[in-house]
Amino acid sequence: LTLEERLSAYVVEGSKDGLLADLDEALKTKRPLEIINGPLMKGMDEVGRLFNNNELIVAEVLQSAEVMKASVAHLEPYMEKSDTSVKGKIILATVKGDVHDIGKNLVEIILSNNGYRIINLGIKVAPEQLIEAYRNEPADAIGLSGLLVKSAQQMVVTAQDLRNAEIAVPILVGGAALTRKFTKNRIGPEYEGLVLYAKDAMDGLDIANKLMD
Ligand code: B1M
Repeated sequence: LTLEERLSAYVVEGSKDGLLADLDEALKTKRPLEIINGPLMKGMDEVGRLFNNNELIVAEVLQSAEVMKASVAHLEPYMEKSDTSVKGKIILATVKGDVHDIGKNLVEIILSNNGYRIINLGIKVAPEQLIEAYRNEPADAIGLSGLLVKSAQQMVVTAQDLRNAEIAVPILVGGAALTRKFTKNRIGPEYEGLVLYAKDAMDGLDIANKLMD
């Protein structure tokens, strides 16, 4: 197997044997995010496909998730960091009912490496928790992540609850279940404030930077 194929295979097989050495090898020619968005994400997509076809069980998908997390942790110190002063504060959460957090945590890393202070509320975060967190520590934006189809609907509910609580900071949304169109048509009109869709973590950073300008 080529280096790229091996990196995808670690994720698909949920195996860490040789992973760190291969990540170091890849770092000689690629930037950390290229490795994550390239071979590692390719592996995750294959895991999703196999899982969908009942060829993997949840326990196996969890092992794949562990490989992805270990890889991101290993690559993190090599990511570019800007030493600008704090650009803004963002509350991040995976929405109620959803446990997927690898994408959200990647967004946290990218934003905090680029001058944002992040309050990461974790997974399965109910609207009430977001409202409380905002009241304790008002932020410049709220970031919601969700990977399940039902999470897209949960984001609409969350946005509505934030509006009812008279919190109108921009909301950044992302995750595989969403599309720009859904965001605009379903969340936008419900919420008095900006709702912006980010397709990946770098897009999230670009949007945050535009918001803070
Ligand atoms: Co789950 N799962 N899973 N899973 N899982 C999916 C999402 C699924 C598509 C797999 C499939 O069937 N093909 C499917 C959803 C189907 C649907 O709703 N239509 C699914 C399912 C069904 C489930 C369970 C219901 C399975 C079960 O129990 N029967 C269950 C759900 C539990 C729950 O949430 N209540 C479940 C559980 C799990 C594990 C726990 C085993 C594990 C998660 C571990 C963890 O996160 N700690 C898991 C995994 C790993 C996946 C797949 C394989 C990979 C997700 C991932 O980590 N990708 C996934 C299939 C897939 O996506 N290919 C799948 C890598 C990550 C970096 O990408 O999170 O998309 P992603 O983040 C991206 C962008 O989306 C974006 O930036 C990131 C990249 O830069 N982004 C943002 C994300 N959030 C953002 C927020 C932003 C901005 C950008 O601003 C705020």
